[in-house]
Amino acid sequence: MIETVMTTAYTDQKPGTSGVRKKVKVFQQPHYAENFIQSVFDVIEDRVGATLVLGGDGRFLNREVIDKAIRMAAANGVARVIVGQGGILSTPAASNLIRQSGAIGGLVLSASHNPGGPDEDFGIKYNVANGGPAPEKVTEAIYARTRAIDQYRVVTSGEIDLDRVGTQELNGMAIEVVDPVAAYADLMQTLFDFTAIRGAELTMAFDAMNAVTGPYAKEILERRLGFAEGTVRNGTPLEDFGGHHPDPNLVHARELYDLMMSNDAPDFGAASDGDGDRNLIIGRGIFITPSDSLAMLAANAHLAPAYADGLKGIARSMPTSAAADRVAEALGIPAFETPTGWKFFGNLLDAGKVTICGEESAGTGSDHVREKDGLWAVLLWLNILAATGKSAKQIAEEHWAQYGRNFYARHDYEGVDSAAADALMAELRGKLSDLRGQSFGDLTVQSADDFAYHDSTDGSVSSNQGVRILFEGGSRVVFRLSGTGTSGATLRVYLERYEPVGGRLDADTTEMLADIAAAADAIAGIVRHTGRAAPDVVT
Ligand code: G16
Repeated sequence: MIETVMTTAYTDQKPGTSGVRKKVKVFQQPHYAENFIQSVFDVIEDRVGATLVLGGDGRFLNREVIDKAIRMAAANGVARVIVGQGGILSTPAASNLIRQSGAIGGLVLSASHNPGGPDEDFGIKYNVANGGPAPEKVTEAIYARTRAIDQYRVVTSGEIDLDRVGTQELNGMAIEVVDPVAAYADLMQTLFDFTAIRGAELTMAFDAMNAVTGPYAKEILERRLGFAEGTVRNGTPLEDFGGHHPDPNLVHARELYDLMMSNDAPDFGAASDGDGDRNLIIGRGIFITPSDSLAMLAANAHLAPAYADGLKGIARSMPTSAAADRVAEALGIPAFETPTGWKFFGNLLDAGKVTICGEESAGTGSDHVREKDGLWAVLLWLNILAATGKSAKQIAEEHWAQYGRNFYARHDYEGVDSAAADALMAELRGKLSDLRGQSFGDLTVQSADDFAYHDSTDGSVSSNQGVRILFEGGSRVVFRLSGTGTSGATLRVYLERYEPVGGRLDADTTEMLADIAAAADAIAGIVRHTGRAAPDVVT
């Protein structure tokens, strides 16, 4: 039975960098999730008779909202939903299913690397038919709809068994409950040389952070690739991620880092996040920054079967270091610089302009799906290690010796008062035109601007995407506010310094960036505005 439920609009359902993310308590307000989901359906004009993919990272509220979304899909004319068993799908697996099934799009329930549980975070994002996050014009239309919505439709009768693989029916709509892992694992097997990886007999530690990648990593690494049982740590997805932040960085994956720096380190270490799209790469005795990882993967991608014919181009988000640009130049292929957010890569991938994309925020991926893909990055690294017989450390050192090194760090100031963070950014934007030629210590500003992106494929322009300050000699600092947080503001400060071939390539990163960090504070007044003497997280 289809019921039409009257509702009142909320004003705060604006999608951020990646969908709407809020505290669970916010989502538990009456009709909050329903309003957002109906708004999505209202903007998908050709939903009637279409296929929709549904899944999430298994965090608290996942099952409940999946159940609602299925009932609402049935009431809105959708012909078929494909849903991961138990309501589970990693973000890249959802992207793959959307593409493979010819779906009109999909709803992915996740707050990514943010913590989960009754007092933590939840989120919903809409991906379009290419499998990627909805572009800005779609998210803006959804937001506009959320502010006007006054009713939603839902099927209230009938049971849905999310745990039973197979097809069920609800009010004439087919519900296909699928194994969340199989299609994704099969896809990975077509991209990489599993025989070579297996034959290399590498040892590895993979931290799934009690998040969605556990079952994927166990199937691919332990079952299909023959890594020892126990290679996948924290492999059971939990609704609250065991009380941890499922954020694969040096703070939240500290145990893995300590292991990889110890005498007991296996050959290779990696971790993924809440919804399986991010990755952390740590070789024995060496942490590889996401920016460097992108560059090194691009430089060596031809060693994996899927990329044996070379890359069409490389794209990176603006705050990501320029290391990948040097690889593109050497390969004679184009390099693109986009705003933060995977959605900006979609058009370039669809247009066949790039093959590999990456971001400083631990995201790397290729044209195999339209999301960043944590396990994909891990498997490409393993394929490269197997094909070369080299360690991750050797790969990195040889890379720097050939291209020079972009020393890089991101300083995060979390939970900053929103008004203070806005004031910092406003003040900074206000003085951009005066900064040129000014000196801060030994650094002189060469140029300063607020990044705007002109999408060459559809002509769209995205402004105010982060303040960039470039110093003479190629060092740089970038300031922007996170679009994925749920409480207060998070100020991100990205520091970068290029050291050319023959320079101090094995120097300490903190030392190499100290003068840029000091200049960043002098320019933006970080301590003055935030009251913080030091960042909360350095990655
Ligand atoms: C999302 C986006 C990424 C983006 C990241 C960081 O990642 O998908 O493309 O780089 O947010 O965003 P911010 O700096 O605004 O917090 P995820 O893994 O959270 O979906």
